Amino acid sequence: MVTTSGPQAAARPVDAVVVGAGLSGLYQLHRLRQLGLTAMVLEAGDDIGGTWYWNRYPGARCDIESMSYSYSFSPELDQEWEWRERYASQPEILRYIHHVADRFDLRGDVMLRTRVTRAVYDQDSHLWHLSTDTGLAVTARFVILATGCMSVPKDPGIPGADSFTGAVHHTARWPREDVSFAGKRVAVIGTGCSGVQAIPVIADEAASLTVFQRTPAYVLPAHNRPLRPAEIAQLKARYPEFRRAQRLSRGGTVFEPPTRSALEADETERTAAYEAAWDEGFLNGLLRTYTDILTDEKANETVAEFVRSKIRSIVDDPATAELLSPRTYPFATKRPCLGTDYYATYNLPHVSLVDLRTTPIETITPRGIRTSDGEHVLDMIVFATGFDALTGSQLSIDIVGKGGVPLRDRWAEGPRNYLGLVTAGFPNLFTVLGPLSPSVLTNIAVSLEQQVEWITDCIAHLRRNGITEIDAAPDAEADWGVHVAEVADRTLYPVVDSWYTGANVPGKPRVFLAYAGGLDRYREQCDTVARNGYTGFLLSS
Ligand code: NA7
Repeated sequence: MVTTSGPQAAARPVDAVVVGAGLSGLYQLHRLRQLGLTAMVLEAGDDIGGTWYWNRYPGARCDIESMSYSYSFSPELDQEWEWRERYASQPEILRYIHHVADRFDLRGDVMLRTRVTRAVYDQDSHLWHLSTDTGLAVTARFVILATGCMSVPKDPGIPGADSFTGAVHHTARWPREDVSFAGKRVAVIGTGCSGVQAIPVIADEAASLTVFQRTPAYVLPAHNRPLRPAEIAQLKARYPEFRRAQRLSRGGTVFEPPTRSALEADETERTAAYEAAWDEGFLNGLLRTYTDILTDEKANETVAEFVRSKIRSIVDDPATAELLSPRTYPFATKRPCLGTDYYATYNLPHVSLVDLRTTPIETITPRGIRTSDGEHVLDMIVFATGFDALTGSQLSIDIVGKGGVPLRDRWAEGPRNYLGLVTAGFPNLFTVLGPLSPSVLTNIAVSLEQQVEWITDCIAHLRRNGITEIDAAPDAEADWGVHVAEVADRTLYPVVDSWYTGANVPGKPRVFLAYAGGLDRYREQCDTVARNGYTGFLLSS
């Protein structure tokens, strides 16, 4: 049921509401339609695209190869779309998403500029009542949160930000109109993947660029380039087989898995393997050299030191090279970054690096940024300070489940759900790419299809069998939480403060937020649950 507030409210039945019109939400709409459901997508933005709509900062680019980071559900789409670059830029990905929306005629069921503010479950009717910031109210049997893993920008919490008289931008809320850096003294705060991509592009144009770094990233070269017609044709010729391999893979990308420990190899052999990976330019290239990079600190240190040696060889000033060298956390326990000319940018005379560990920011002033070392006078500040990842987008909606329990209370000590899909007490509410699922540890284009397809099959099963409610059983949910934590504990991930552990947001519970067991194992578990009649779920009519 859809109503606007007021007596003349129009009404029409809706089987399902999808929240978010990014890659996940659009595919979910497509699948629900194929099922014959009435479905609508509610999207806060002015346009479709999700992550690729919002993150339009200079240099924004995917760090998975374009021919892998795309939908696989339509062989025709695979053949007709032509990617231009090895790693697609944000505008190219947005064009692709628009093409898909047009090709599958999806726009008609997407309501833009409509932010879902509240969702309340009515236990008697087994229906969700959604409220939005436009006054539109919607009632639906199923709700699918396709709200993205990285869609709530993190408040950097730096005092004085409002007092700055120059321009301020956040990479994740970049304006649609052109932003010129010409002749400007620009600061970038943050050196995660967004900062790493933006910094060289801003440096190209700005009069001066000052980078404020708290923690250095491990940045690997993307070796981005235009795709050659022959390689496009070659992959297209075997796309069906390639897509199948992606689906069955550990992380949604196809590669030969390593077989040996880094510690079994001698230094010459290791260095050769790392050099080869460095030259290939894959985000996970170095991770894939040996079996134990993510599980053994000593093995990890061999890669970490290799990256540091690369930094030293690129950056002219040894002191700057040292500041750029990560030493406080193992390689890849925070997401590594794929960069283009990132380290070389620090050799430019108008680019400087401020180490916030030794000279922290005290305040933003009307003229610029004051650290413990003095004031930096600026015309523009760019925050590249990241996101309230994985749980932020769900918790920004006031979701109230069975018995009037708010999701914020249920998740007070960290997210809880079964298979990363449904939280106990919040029936018929599914999440795509949410916490405790493989999501950000994989090629999300592959993960989202797996989850959307599972959710669609599940809804089809419920409808076929006259079931009106699916909920997670509390014990299955608890077991899943234990399993996710156990799998993470076998790796080096949980020991590090990062957005993977929620540690980047003050006050956020510290929990490892993704399923590190691999998409292949995850898929198998989801499929087994479905095959066995949705074990671990409570079904009722
Ligand atoms: P990230 O990876 O969370 O990076 C944020 C960066 O901003 C990181 O270097 C932070 O340092 C820094 N930061 C955050 N808050 C502050 C404050 N208050 N002061 C100084 N520096 C700060 O976000 P990105 O947008 O770059 O990338 C997110 C993901 O999006 C990326 O991994 C891809 O998957 C796509 P810290 O490390 O916390 O010390």
